[in-house]
Amino acid sequence: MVPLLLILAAFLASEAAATAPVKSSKYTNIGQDGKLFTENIAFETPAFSTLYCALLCNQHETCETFTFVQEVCRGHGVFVTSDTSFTPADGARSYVKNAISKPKDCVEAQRYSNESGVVAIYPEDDSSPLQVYCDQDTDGGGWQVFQRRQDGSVDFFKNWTSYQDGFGNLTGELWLGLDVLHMLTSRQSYKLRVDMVQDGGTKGNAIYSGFSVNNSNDNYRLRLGHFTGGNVEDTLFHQNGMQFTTLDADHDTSDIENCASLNYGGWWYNDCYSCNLNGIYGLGDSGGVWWDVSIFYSLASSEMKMKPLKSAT
Ligand SMILES: [Ca+2]
Repeated sequence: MVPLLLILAAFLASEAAATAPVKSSKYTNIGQDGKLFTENIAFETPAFSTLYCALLCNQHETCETFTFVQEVCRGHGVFVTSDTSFTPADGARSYVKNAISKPKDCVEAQRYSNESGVVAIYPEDDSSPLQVYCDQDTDGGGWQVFQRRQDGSVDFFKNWTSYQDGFGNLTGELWLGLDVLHMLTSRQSYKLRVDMVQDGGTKGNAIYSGFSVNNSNDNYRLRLGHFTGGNVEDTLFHQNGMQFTTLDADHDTSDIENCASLNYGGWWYNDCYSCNLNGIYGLGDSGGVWWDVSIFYSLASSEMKMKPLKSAT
């Protein structure tokens, strides 16, 4: 429900400023005004406007066509473009949603909401929706969070398949998954931002001009761009070009150690690391959630997030 609430909030905010939104790139009227399509109902719910109904349809996995009458939004799991089965209904209108309305990433998701939270994105127009967390507050928004540590509630000392598939939850401690990271970064170019809070509350960030993860055949090798800003030392640079290692899959450059076993979490280890954000939360020595060689204690929180370069400023 969170995405819909966020959408509703955004809609209410935009509706207050708008006067008469008649046309939209998000939907197309199919010329059946005064008649209602009744087949293949995917959902039915109160709604305030055509635009809001369109957003509900967009967020619904199977909805293709939607009808709106008397403040009721009805989504249909079929793509209707001409009269097939309509019944008379005063004030009714029927629409198809436009493929362009599906947000491909967290930047496009800003069209629906400027609030941070979980949304469905569609990396390709015909793909299934992917639930992600978008940070719309930091540095212009549009950042998709794929790693988060904040309270130690999730165990990060996990095996290869866990790191491939992802674990945790989108609003808490999170590892989104290597397969998803590869899928996303192979479709468009991203930059990377790492936000961290030190134990005393001091905030730090590091930004890289490029970020991609190779495929499983290359053990999800990390490819970073240049360090372009931030107020912490560029320690992730030392992990650049490394393959991913977990406790049961050693791809690091140490001949004598499995760095993931030694440091309690999967990471792009070399021999072994200059930063490791997947270590044990709160551990005050080597093996903790650690970034900067000059501050040798575990971070209070970390977030790794990616943003498409198309809109980078
Ligand atoms: Ca090794």
